[in-house]
Amino acid sequence: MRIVDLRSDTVTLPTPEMREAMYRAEVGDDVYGEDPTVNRLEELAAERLGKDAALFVCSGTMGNLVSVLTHCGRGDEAIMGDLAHTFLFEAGGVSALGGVHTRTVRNLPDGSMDPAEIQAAIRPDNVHYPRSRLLCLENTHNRCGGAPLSPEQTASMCTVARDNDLSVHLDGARIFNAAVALEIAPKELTKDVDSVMFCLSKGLSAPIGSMICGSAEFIHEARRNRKIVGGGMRQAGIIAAAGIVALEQMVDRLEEDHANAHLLATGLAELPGIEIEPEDIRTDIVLFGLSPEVMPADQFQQKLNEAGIKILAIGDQSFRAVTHYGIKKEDIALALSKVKWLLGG
Ligand code: TLP
Repeated sequence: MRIVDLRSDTVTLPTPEMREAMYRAEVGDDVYGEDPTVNRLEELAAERLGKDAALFVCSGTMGNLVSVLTHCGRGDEAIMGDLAHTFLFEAGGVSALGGVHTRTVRNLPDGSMDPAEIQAAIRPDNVHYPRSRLLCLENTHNRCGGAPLSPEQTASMCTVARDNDLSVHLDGARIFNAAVALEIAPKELTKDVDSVMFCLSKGLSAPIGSMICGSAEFIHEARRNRKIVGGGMRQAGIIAAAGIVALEQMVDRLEEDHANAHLLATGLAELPGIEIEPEDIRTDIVLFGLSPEVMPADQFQQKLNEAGIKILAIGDQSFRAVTHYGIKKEDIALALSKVKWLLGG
C-alpha cells in the first residue's frame, strides 16, 4: 500500500545529490573552525539571508534556544506570539536553561501580532518587572497554517521593538517557503530582524540541521552558547554537505509543495463536514477542521492512518497536513479519495 505521509515536512528524506555530497564531503574539526564544508554552508546561509555570519546547529529548537540565550540574560523577558513554536513546542527551553521569562501576545490568523499589543506588552523600567529584551516572530507561521509574513508586516512589528530598545529574533524555520510564496528574496524578510533561524531539514529536505544568521558579533556569542548546550559538532561537514545541496537545489521546487497544498485544500473544501478556506492556504501547511457530528478526531486520524494517509490531529477536531518533496500530485489525489471514502462519499 502506498503510504502518503503528510504529518510534516520534517519527514523528507535526503535526495540522491545530498547523499553523494555527504559521501564526498571534505571535513575537519568544526569546533576548531576547521571543517571547510561547514564553513561553506555558513557563508552561503549568511549570504542568502543578508546577514554577516551564520552558525550551523543541530535543530530548529536548538537554533531558537541558542538565539534567545544570546539575546537575553537570566530574568529578561522575551515577547512572542501565543501560538509561536518557541512558546508552544520547545519544551520551555528558554526558561528551563536560560531563566528567560516569556510573555505572549495574541497571534492574529495571518501569523502576525498587532503592533499596539506588542507595545502594550513591553514593560516600563520598574524594579517589579522583568526587562523586556526581545521580540520573537515566526515566518511562516506553523500554527497559523503556514501563513507568510510580508516585509511590511515584519517591519511594523520590528519598529515597535526598535523604538523600545528590544532586539528581534525570527523563527524562520520555513522562511524559504515564505519567500517563494511571496516571490521575493529571503533577505527581504530578514532585513529588519537581528537574528534569524531557518531549517534545512524541513521543506528543503536535508536530513539534519538548522542555521542561525546575524551580525558577526552575535554569531560569535551564539557559538559560545551552542557549546554550552552541547551543540558543538566535530566533522559536521558530513551533514553540512546536504545543507549546501538543500540551499542550492531545493528552494525553487517549494512552489510545487505549495501547489499541492492548495490542491489538497481545494479538494477537502468540497467534502461534507470539512471546514477549510482554500484561499488561506499559501504555503505547504494545510490546517482543517472536521465537524464532530461526522466523526471524532482520533477516529478520523486512526482510520486514515490505517488507509495509508498520515496526518496530525492538532487539537479539538482540527488537523494538519503538510506537503513536501516526498509528495507528488498523485498522492494528493489518493489522499483526497481516501478522505472521501472515509466520510462516506
Ligand atoms: N516543527 C515541527 C514540530 O515540532 C511541530 C513540525 O512538524 O512542524 N520552528 C518552527 C516554526 C517549527 O515548525 C519547528 C518544527 C521548529 C521551529 C523546530 O524545529 P526542529 O524540529 O528542527 O527542532
